[in-house]
Amino acid sequence: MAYGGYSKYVDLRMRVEPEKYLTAVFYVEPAKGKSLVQAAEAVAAESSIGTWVKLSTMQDRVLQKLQAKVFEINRNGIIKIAYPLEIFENGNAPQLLSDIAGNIFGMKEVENIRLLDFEAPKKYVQSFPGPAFGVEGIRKIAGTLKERRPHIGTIVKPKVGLTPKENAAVAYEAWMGGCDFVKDDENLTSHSFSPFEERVVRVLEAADKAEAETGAKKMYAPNITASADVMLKRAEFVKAQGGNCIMVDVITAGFAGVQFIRGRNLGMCIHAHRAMHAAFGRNKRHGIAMKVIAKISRMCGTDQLHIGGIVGKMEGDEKEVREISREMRKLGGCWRKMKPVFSVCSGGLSPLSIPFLYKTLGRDIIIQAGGGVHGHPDGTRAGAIAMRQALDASMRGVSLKEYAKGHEELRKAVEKFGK
Ligand code: CAP
Ligand code: MG
Repeated sequence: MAYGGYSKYVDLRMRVEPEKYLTAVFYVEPAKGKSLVQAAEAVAAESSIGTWVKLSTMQDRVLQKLQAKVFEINRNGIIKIAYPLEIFENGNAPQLLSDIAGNIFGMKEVENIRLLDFEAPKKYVQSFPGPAFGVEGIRKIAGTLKERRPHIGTIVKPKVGLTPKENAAVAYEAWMGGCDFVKDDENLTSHSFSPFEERVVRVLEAADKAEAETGAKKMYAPNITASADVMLKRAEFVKAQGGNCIMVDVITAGFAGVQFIRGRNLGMCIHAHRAMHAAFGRNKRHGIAMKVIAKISRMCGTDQLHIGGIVGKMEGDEKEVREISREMRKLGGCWRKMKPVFSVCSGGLSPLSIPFLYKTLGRDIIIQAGGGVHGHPDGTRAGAIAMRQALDASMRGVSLKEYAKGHEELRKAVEKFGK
């Protein structure tokens, strides 16, 4: 018996017209006693118009117009489903996820299921704003349009606990050492020990001071993550203080929050942290691949997005991170007019990580290190200097070992982090 009593959720001869369908790719392990076809059919039904039983209320029109179709099933559990575009509300990211990444994860018909990717027609993707700045816009703010080098960033550490004054002092040292970008950590918002507004004022003052003393542009991303109304208040405060960037934890704040802030067109770039993504992203048999999150983040308008550090402390292999980085820079097709996103590599990185990341991911990346800067034997400024020295060496094609001979901060970093 077909799931929900309706057949025709599977049509392996279907010719999918790209402009009329959103297609999603899943990895599916059927539940015991179910075939892959049965599981695929149940997924297509539950994520389009069906449920477990035949409905007295079903209309032929609905079946014809909105029934999703499994149009590809292959042996290793990969299935592809075509969803009529009318199922999706233009510009509504939460609804997209509620559909292709909603109930299906809990269905008893599947043992495991992972949403690997999706493709959507241009008119749907273009119904989202995309990044306000993108790579070029951020390079303009940072003054790196000509050099087109990777940006070096740091996260003030300890993650939480410093006073705004201490926080600003650490940020100042990092900027003086050559960091382009300093951000709050993902769990730092507004606390008794670090009220948001006081921290923003002090850190932006430090950024101005560092800019004046180095002649280099500096960026600071305060973490505004909170309820949407509080995020807006915080973002407007950053703007009023002359800030050029804000940070949102896009998974915990949710894409509704991201869209709300993006929709205000505040004229500041949005740095997207992805804390919690691995709750559903790292298990290769069940959940949602980071590529899906990255595509939706770009559509919703984030300018910088964490995509994985490959050689750092977080999971995410080279193939996956390379693919996401490529996807973030894709132009044309459904991404026409949508700006590319600055990919951020972070997590357990240090100057030693830079040669590999530069060789593997190229120039349009931001390489961030928290411990890799503030854990330097000679402190934050030396750590930032070592990061820039490692970038210089990588861009000149000189090995770190060689370059360290004439650069003390890098030598000490190699000694400390190379153990
Ligand atoms: C890195 C970090 C970042 C993670 C996020 C941290 O600090 O600030 O949040 O990198 O991971 O809190 O761990 P360290 P991802 O440099 O000290 O490791 O970028 O994979 O989302
Ligand atoms: Mg962090």
